[in-house]
Order: sequence, then C-alpha cells, then structure tokens
Amino acid sequence: MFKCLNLFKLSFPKQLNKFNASSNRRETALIDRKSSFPWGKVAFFVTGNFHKFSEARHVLAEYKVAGALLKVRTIEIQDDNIENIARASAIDTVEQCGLPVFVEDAGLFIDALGGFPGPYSSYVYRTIGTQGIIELMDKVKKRDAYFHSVVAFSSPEKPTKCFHGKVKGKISREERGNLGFGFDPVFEPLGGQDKTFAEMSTKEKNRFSHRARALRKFARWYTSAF
Ligand code: ITT
Repeated sequence: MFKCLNLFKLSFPKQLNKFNASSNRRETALIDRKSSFPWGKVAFFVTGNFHKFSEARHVLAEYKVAGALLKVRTIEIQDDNIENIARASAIDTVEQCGLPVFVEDAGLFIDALGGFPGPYSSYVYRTIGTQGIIELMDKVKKRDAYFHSVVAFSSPEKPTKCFHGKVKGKISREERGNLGFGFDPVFEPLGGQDKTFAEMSTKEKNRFSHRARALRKFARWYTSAF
C-alpha cells in the first residue's frame, strides 16, 4: 500500500516551469499559487470539518507533506478517552477504504467543570454552544482549561499510532473574534497575549494549538517512517 504513496512523489515543479514559458498571465498566477503546494508525500486526513483540514494543511506543509481531505462517514464511538475515539475512527476508515489515513479528535477540558465538555465537545457545541459555556462559567474565578488533540494514523499494513498535543489556557469572560471555529471565541491560549483563538489567523493559532502540536509529532514520524 505504501508504494501507492510514492505515486504522489511527482516532480511537478520542472513540468510547471516548462509550461510557464508559454503561458499567459493567468496561467502564471496559477502556477505561482501551485508552487507553494508541497509536492511530495501525501497524507489523507479524514474529517468533515474544513477548518480542521485547513489548519492541518498548513502544519503538514512545514514538513513538505501535502494534506488531502478525505470525506468518509466513520463511526464515532462514545468514550471518555479521546484517543480511543480517534483510534476507532481511523481503524474503521482503513477497513472501509483500504488507504493509509489519519483522523484527529479534539476536545475542550475545563478545570472548574471537572473536565467537561471533554470528549462531548462536539455535542455541547451543537447544543449550548460558546454562549452556554460563558453562562456555565459565570461567576467562576478559576477559568483554566485546555484543548487536547489526538491524531490517529492507521493503515492496512501498520499498527495504529497516536500522537497527542495539548494547549493550556483560560476561558474568556465573553466571546471575542470571528476567525476559526467551535470554541475558539472563548479560549485564550497561554502566551497568546490574552487573544482568543478566534482573534488569531490560522498561522498564529498553529503556533499554539493542540492540533498543530499533535500534527507536528505525526509529521515528524510520518516523514521519517516512509
Ligand atoms: P471531525 O469530522 O474531524 O470529527 P469535528 O468538528 O467533529 O470534526 P472534533 O470531534 O475533533 O471535530 O471536535 C469536537 C468539537 O470540539 C468541535 O466540534 C469543536 O466544537 C471543538 N473543537 C475541537 N477543536 C477545536 C479547536 O481547535 N477550536 C475550537 N473548538 C474546537
């Protein structure tokens, strides 16, 4: 199966240069944009969340890995442990597609709420949302929280491997910012100059985020293992 991945190790830049010589301005602009695409290894990210994909694509590009979005309906088991959830989805996708893939599962863990919503973050976001979190935290002084991400890589040939990333921070007193997704408007990462994730560009969020930290561990392993 991993031989298939070598299909993606194409030497496109040379071909694009030739093409460039006879191209008009629009084609040149297209090629310029393409030249920032890391032509090298590909890693298939199974997610229905385009924001997560976009963040991951930037991190993987730091390692010359092209992130490809794969939309597959996978099982999402109920479990208190997000590693078990990520692992089960990755294994299920490999069984369905026969491709090497990674999935990423994340959650927001609030100290004063005993780690809630944690593995139930998706449900809590859909039901009470960010405003509900602000209300639950009304009058709470100790506002420490963290995001935890687990990247699970699975393939038909290799045992599943998991990579963890965490970022500590605080729950803000009010929602701020309109970038990002999910609980970004209420989470201020430590060292982020009191900005919430929703007040940061993808590049800036990736300097701190749980997801970027887990993905960097994954990318280092992926580029050395294959
Ligand atoms: P998948 O298709 O990849 O499962 P998802 O949106 O369901 O995408 P997760 O299960 O990993 O994502 O995350 C559960 C919820 O936790 C998600 O819906 C968000 O509300 C929240 N969350 C996770 N990562 C976040 C982040 O970086 N910033 C803000 N909220 C986040």
